[in-house]
Amino acid sequence: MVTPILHVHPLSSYCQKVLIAARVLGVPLQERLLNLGDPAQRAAFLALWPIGKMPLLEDQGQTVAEASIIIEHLQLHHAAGDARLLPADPVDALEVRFWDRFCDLYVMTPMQTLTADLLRPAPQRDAVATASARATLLKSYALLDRQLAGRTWLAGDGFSLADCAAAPALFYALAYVSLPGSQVALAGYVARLMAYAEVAAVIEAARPWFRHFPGRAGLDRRYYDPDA
Ligand SMILES: N[C@@H](CCC(=O)N[C@@H](CS)C(=O)NCC(=O)O)C(=O)O
Repeated sequence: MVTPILHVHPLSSYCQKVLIAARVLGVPLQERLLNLGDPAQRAAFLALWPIGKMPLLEDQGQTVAEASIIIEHLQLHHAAGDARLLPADPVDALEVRFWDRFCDLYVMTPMQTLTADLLRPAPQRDAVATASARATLLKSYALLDRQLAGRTWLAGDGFSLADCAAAPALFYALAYVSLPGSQVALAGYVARLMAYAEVAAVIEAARPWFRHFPGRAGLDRRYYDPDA
């Protein structure tokens, strides 16, 4: 069987989500570094997936878009042994999918809003949108902290798709909005996530690129020191 191709950039939070999942599932991938700033690469990528967002999987003639769908595809068709990120029980799987959606919509999305704002020239920055994104992150942190009380992982019994989404989303979001000191369950969870071997490996691979992350000044010094 041909090894699936994943179009990725190591800095991209959604790509990191899939790279973590592929490691947990034991699925080898051919990683194709995608530079959307290069006009020829952008045109070729848009021909494959006109929405133009990475990651994108090419697997035996099929293109598969959207990080969560790619992860389910990898689990369905390629997972090693009994490795899983979605529980077999449909009720448990629904809970995992809920927290995956939660992390994408209410942590990744506001984090991307804050990143996109910093990439614009100062006169085009949007104070209303960024204040709203910061407020959403604080609401999300509070809900995550409540969900995590007494739990090791976000949903179900083990590390799941939801944790694959949470890890890069929180990693970057925390560069913009710190955790309130009272949220000890969420703080403990972030520490567990970052120590999880597959997450640590993906963050480590991204480290040389962090100098291009516009929120780099707020990154945890354990991963990136902008002054070093
Ligand atoms: N809903 C998509 C979101 C993917 C996404 O936002 N990718 C970003 C990188 S993290 C991207 O490709 N940005 C490039 C662009 O918008 O031009 C998914 O889950 O895969």
